[in-house]
Amino acid sequence: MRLSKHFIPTVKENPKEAEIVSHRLMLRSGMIRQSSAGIYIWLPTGLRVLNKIANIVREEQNRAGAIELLMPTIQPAELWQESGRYDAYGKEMLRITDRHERDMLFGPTNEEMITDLFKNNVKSYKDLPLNMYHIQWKFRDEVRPRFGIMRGREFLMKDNYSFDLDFEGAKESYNKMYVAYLRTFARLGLVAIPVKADSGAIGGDMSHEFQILAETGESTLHYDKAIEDFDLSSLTGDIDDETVAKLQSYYAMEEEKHDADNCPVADSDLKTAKGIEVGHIFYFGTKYSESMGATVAGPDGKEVNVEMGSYGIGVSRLVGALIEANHDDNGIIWPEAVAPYKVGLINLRFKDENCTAACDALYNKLEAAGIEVLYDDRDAGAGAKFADMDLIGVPWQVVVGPKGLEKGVIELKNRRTGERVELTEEELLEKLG
Ligand code: P5A
Repeated sequence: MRLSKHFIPTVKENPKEAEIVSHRLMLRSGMIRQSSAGIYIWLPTGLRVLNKIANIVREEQNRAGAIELLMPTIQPAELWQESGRYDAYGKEMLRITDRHERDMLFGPTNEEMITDLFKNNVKSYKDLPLNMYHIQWKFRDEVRPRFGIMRGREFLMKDNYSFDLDFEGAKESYNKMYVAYLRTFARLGLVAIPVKADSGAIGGDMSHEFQILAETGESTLHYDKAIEDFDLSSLTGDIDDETVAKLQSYYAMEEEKHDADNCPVADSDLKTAKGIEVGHIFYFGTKYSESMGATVAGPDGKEVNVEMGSYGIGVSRLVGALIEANHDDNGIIWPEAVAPYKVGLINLRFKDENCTAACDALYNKLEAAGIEVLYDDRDAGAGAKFADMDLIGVPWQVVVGPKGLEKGVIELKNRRTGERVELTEEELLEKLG
């Protein structure tokens, strides 16, 4: 894509309203703009990153056997009256009345809707286990939306819901998701610590949060430092039951639940850190199936309430968490898997016909090789181009200038290490291909 024809409104100055680095960099690099408090427009490069993250999440859900569907954002109030959560959810729920005076709401989550779908369509234990997910916008009227998309009012979540005949099955579904989450975060290059959690408004009695360690995190965690010896980033391969059991046995607790007097870990082995919650999984048994009447016929023909769990990943929050973990003073440093473009092509001398012709030709070759390129073909100075490319954070910068062309070489810079090498065009295409 040519930058001259793109829409990437970068900003030099630090926006005053942004308190944390990810928010500042998302605004400055032209990924998002606020529409109203906690509600954002995703600009083209922001959307590309969001979609790439969503796809990695999707691939790991599919691998774990979950099935994708898409439920609406707007829900009828009746479903929530049935479960008893319509009043309980309070002011965080955005309530809407349609033209027929029907009470509707913008969904903050989908337990009710999927339980209703299940009860109307699944009748027998033979159709279990079942696990369905969607990636859909949610709305929660947070008291204090802040840190940009990190705590938004409108945000993108991957949420799924498992249905099993009994506790054993439900526990297996829960652990499958636990593993899928570890794999998802590892693929994103993030170390997410699973922390025993409160199930809060979702309800239930078994729950883990996945927390990325970051100074700007909103949660305070206490955890056994042994968990850090456990190489979470090696967890992209197969993960066996033993590993899951071992991980789940480590002590890791949020501040609110941590009881220093009764903590099983010695003070000297306990670490305290701030974390960003990027995922949360819940087992809640028959909480919704009982209140909403979701049953299946068991093997003996008797109707039983189905056992459920729900699992959420903050897809839009992950964009911010990834920037918190990958940046320097000059801007974002995207991991290749989620970068808006793999390569940034910089034309140093727009006014030099030879240079521009060489750049255009290289751009066409990179595109033809299926490489995602952001081509800075603007009539602007080299300094401004380098600054913007660093800010936007593409992993590889290809720099074409008259001096190199004379020597028959092109410069390639690694955004993360800053390392620069001079390569022939052939070598360059081979390296990036
Ligand atoms: C699990 C899926 C649920 O809603 N119901 C369906 C359960 N869990 S949760 O913990 O409340 O949310 C899941 C994840 O969504 C992200 N998240 C947010 N992201 C941005 N802005 C918000 N205001 C926000 N609220 C929740 C978090 O990553 C959370 O773990």
